[in-house]
Amino acid sequence: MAAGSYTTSTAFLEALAEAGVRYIFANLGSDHPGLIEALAQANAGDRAADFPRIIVCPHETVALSAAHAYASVSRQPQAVFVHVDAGTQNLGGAVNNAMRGRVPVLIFAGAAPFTITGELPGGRNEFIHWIQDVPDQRGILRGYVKYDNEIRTGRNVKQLVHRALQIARSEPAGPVYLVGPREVMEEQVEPYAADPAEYPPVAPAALTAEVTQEIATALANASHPLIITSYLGRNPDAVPALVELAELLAIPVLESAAFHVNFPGDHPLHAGYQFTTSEQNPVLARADVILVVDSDVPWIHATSRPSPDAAIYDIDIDPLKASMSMWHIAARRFAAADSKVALEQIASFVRDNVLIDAGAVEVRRAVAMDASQARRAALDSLEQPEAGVITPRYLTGCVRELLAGTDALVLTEAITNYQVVAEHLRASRPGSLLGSGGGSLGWAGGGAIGAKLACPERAVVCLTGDGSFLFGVPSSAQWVARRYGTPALTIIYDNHGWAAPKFSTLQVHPDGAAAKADDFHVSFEPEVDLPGVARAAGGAYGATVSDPGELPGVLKDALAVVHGGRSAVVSVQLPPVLRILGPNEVGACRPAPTARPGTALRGVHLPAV
Ligand SMILES: Cc1ncc(C[n+]2csc(CCOP(=O)(O)OP(=O)(O)O)c2C)c(N)n1
Ligand SMILES: [Mg+2]
Repeated sequence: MAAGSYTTSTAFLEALAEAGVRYIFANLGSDHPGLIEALAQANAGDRAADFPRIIVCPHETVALSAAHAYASVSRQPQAVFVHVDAGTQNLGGAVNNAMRGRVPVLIFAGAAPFTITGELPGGRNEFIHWIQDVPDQRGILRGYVKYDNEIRTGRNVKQLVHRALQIARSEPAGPVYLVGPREVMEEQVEPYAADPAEYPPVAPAALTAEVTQEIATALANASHPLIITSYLGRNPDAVPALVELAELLAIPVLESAAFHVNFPGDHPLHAGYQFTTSEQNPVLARADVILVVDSDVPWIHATSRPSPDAAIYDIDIDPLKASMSMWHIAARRFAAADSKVALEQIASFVRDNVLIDAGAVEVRRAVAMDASQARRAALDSLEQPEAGVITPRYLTGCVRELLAGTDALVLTEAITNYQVVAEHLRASRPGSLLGSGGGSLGWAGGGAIGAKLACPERAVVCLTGDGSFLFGVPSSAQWVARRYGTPALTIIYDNHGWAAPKFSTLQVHPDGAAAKADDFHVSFEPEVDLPGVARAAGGAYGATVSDPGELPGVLKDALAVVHGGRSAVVSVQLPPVLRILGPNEVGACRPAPTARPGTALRGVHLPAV
């Protein structure tokens, strides 16, 4: 701190640093002079290292997405600073992603000064201060954050920061929002301390003994038990607990709408992936006991559901999902517990009480292994270009080969190719795959920056749709990546438009006018030079590839560029959205799909968002 100047802003920044926040992803404005001055004074006084580092983000979507991915990788919340109501609104859907992804992040925005005739330092002195004075700035984010509050004085801002972070980090984790008017952020206060160790996140919850016994017994007595999970792998340490229980009783594990490695993709008990399919999943239909662990969408009731006789149990850090207006599964028991703790309890109970029928378990194991081998062989056979055109399956197979044996971190925002990416990447190392978990596109561009900051030693690879690439404000994201030395390889599943709304329409109106005329308003014509955007904004290496034979070499070169410290963006030309009926269907769009209402569209994996 510079002599004579210790303000609310100084204390705020100190508190963030003391709580372990290393980065502030910032988009600054007229509300931030107190913070900018405090940072500069720290710099001048050789104390910059005591404060978090500012990462200047020319767009707020990039800032919050970066903080989101950083926290997903490191489990350490970071901060995002934005400008009053305007910057808060520009966070846009990234707040949905942070909420649904259950990631902790502290968002701070200034608020318009409240004095207008010079009563206090920091009072209004710019025309914009009147314009930006809105009735309920905190209301902008209230449907998305776990906690919001106003900093009213510097004298307890440290306590406020630690309380906000404690709430953000406690499960289900999520974003929190603080606002601070200019006068308050300029307030001179005496330096003081507040110990963040007094604000730990709430300890993980366990199952009661009764519920442990009930679930363990049901699983052990089942003929066709099944475990379904979506986000257990948010905590990579929970994956071995799931593997152990699955192996103990030979229970197949189905990953549903999963954006993490919840169960190793190459494990013989892996029962596959499901996102939005229009067909009944036979594994789900056959199960007589189903344990759903950490899942928002274990199945899509309308198209693929369990048997009505199945005994269903639900363990989740957030089993009621009160933040969703409508949610239900017909479970016999809902239990709020940490998945790692709960699965360890169930496995211990099974073992301690010798509930294992060894003969039945071995039969089940053999059947599951055969099924996973057959599924893998079928998928492998699909990893071919079709008629000289790169398909998403072929592309993903090439990516898997490219990254084999490396500890790369893959970010997926592949949208209608989520299923293809999951199936062909077969990510197996816990913590090696990440998606936003939310419904707002444009996460991976900023996410790659945060991921790279969190694990600089790993290669970061984004698999993104072309639409999602553009949603991620690539001009901003690529510039930030260059400025702060966070190179990533971005591979664009470039189908020249938005396949998702087309597939949604086909599912609801398979014989409608839109289907007949291929009139969906989803194509990006004329073509966008997406690598060119990255080249111009961030000095990235750019390549466009349409020849299947050249693809492996192009990807290899691009990865080498990234290892050399420069970002690379490869647009992989897939069958364009105007011509496809569904992923991997290369033929012409007409005639329109022949499915009747209530029947499945051939081979169409419907969009996940
Ligand atoms: C911010 C935001 N805007 C719009 C949507 C609606 N939406 C869902 S998928 C999609 C298309 C995505 O295009 P792309 O990334 O190219 O993937 P593709 O559908 O082609 O596989 C759109 C517009 C959304 N989910 N989020
Ligand atoms: Mg697309």
